[in-house]
Amino acid sequence: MRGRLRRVPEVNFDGIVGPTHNYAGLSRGNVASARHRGETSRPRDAALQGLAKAAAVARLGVAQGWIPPQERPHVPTLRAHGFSGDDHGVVAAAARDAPHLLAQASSASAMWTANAATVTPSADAGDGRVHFTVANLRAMPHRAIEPPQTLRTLRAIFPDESRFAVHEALPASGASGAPGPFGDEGAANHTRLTRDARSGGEVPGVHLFAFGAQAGGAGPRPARYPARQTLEASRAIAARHGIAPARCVWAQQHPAAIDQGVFHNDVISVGNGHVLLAHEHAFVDQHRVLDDLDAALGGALRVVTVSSRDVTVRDAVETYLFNSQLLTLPDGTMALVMPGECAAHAGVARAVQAMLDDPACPVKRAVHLDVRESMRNGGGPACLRLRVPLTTDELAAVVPGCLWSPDRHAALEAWVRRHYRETLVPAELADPRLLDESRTALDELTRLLGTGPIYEFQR
Ligand code: SUG
Repeated sequence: MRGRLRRVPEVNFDGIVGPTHNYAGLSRGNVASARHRGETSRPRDAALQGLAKAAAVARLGVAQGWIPPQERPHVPTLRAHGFSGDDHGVVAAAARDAPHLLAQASSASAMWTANAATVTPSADAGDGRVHFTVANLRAMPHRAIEPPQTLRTLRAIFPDESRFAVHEALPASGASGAPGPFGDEGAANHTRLTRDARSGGEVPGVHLFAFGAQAGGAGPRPARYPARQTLEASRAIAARHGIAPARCVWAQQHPAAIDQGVFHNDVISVGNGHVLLAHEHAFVDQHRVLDDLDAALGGALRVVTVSSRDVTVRDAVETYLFNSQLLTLPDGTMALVMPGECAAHAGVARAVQAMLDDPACPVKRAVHLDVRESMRNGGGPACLRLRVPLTTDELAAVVPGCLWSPDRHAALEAWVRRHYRETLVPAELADPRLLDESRTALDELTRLLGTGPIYEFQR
């Protein structure tokens, strides 16, 4: 029955790490990506760490799902750049003549599903459906390859058009072919808050849209690194999804933070329910942003501000404290699921302990998880998941194979062990067998998850 108000908290859809996970140093402004450029990656460990994180969150009592990886190397991208012949020949020629392009076409970056799309639950959308706008990711060439597959994948996981609207990405360029107004990186720059800890997809929420700069040129902008999200893109998404303007708050990421490696807002703040955990230097005009949020929430907002005394912006980028998952548990309290890198930092430990000790703060549990392989490319626990608040009826309309169960978890672990390489260096991206291995693995995965054929190579 449609519209029945039974509570389901959000579902966290984790990106499964793809078989080509590697360190090519492709993301300017992402300190970890640059630092680990050329190092040996461990694809099997990376994927198993991701599956273990999803399992740990599921075992906390939080609904959990998966989004499959993309096909990489992406041969159609190489062909679009003029390489021709059979698929192996295309990879070999690209490796010889355009190794940087091959690295871009081989990145497993779709694992960071916080950048897959921006999601609006049905309670907030004009037409009562759950809306997704696929992110165009136009700021980084290796990520700009993702949107068409993301669209196909999300439409396969959320097929019922009477409940789900999966929109194409905003146009990446303007009429003249120059960069258009819309740079969009998805949910990494969007936080939905509600009046209390328990509200999921049924009650209306308030939307904090963070942007790096205005495409129109007005206002401050970072000097060193790119501002990936534009205000214009965030506004277009809110309008497209039919969110009431009174439920939207616009906040500019601090340009100085972007210049220190805060390339997405989820590197410096995280929210859940009525709680916002943020660094004191997250936003331009931060007091105004927090006042607007509190007003939109009817005075219910609880802010946990972390000061530079405990954690500098650089520390935030090193430890990824704010890239933790802040989750409502079945008992109504919250847990903070942090990357293992947070454990060793004294200031982070102090800030987290102060939060746990505050009786008025609903965060009662702190958990550290190992997602080291992803962290070394600048992706923490929160980057690896797309939050989708749903009603029970909407949950029932999700392709069941993409929802977590102990059996599917075990099957996925076995699948990773069967197909993934232990190690990979960027030079090995030239190996045509990697293409075959990847396709064999993904072909099997679509059967395991029950998505049907979603990849170009399956056509
Ligand atoms: O877009 N890294 C990703 C990390 C994305 C993290 N996501 C969130 N913060 N939500 C990026 O910079 C590195 C790939 C490489 O260098 O090979 C990369 O794409």
